[in-house]
Amino acid sequence: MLFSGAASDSDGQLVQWRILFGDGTEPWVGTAAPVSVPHQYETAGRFVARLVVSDDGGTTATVTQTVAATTHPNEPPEAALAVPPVVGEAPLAITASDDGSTDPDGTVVQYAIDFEGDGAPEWSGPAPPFDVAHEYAIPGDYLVVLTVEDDEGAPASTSRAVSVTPPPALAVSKSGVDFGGSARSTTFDTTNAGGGDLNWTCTPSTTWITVSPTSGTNGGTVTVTVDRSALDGGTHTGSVAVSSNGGSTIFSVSLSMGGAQLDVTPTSLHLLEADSSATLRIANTGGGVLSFDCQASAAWLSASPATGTGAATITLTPDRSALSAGTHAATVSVTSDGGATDVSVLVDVAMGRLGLVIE
Ligand SMILES: [Ca+2]
Ligand SMILES: [Ca+2]
Repeated sequence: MLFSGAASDSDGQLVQWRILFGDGTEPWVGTAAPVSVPHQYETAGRFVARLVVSDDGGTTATVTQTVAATTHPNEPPEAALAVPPVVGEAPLAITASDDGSTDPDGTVVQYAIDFEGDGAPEWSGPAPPFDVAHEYAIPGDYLVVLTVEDDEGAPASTSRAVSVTPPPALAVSKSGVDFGGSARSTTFDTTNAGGGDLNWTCTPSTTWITVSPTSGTNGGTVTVTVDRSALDGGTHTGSVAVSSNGGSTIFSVSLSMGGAQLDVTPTSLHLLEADSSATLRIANTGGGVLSFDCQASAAWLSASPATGTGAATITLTPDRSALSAGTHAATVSVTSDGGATDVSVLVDVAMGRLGLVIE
């Protein structure tokens, strides 16, 4: 603010000029009229400034002027916020930090971060925030708000959106299967009941269970197959572990195996004159281990091997040397712990070659 003054003395000379600014500061004193005398009021308010002039006769005169001083307008600060990452699965951990908040005509003196945009800051302080950690446990859309305040109390804020998506969640259509006495395969479905991508793997607990496919993403159909061939009689249990980034579960598997079951093929044989032997096939179509025994009803017919376990091939060999020409019948009885079967055997014997011996 600049002050100037003018006055005159009708019968003499003005010798002193003083300006009292009215704010208690030192007055300006001069011997000539003031021209553009600067003065700054440090506080806002109304002040009564006086110009006092004295002439050479010692007389003074005063003129007053009311001055209204206002403070200069405050520039508000600018808030700048950094929030990586802004999208992710719950629980989502983020860090928020000041990204260079400024005040064009002063300084930022207060910072506050509200992670849910609910007006209640989770963090505040006089220094710029540097990597303030926060974790969102519940999926949803949030606003992270940074509010700053300058040295004259002016606020500013800025915000960043954060999207928290649900985590993957494994769901399996069946909890298990009982294959009973004969079934060999079944299926179950995997689905993602949450968000994001569900990555799952299936691991059988034992070698007689196989799964296909063994892994996948989100929805899928898994085929579970059991191999009964090496299982003993009785009940067998196992499982398929389904594990994923959205939880894990166990798919239980059980089956039952009956006892051994004898199967003999064929059940009748006819060895023609040219056939020196024939074969029988023995198999176990049940569970457990089949133990068998072969017994021919005639001494001229042999079975080899005569005893055994599991699947086997039996060779039947007739001894025609003591047999007369024609067709001879015998029976091979196969007995086992899985049942018994009789196999009928016919053996053709040719006419002996007629010979004449003369001595
Ligand atoms: Ca300011
Ligand atoms: Ca809050």
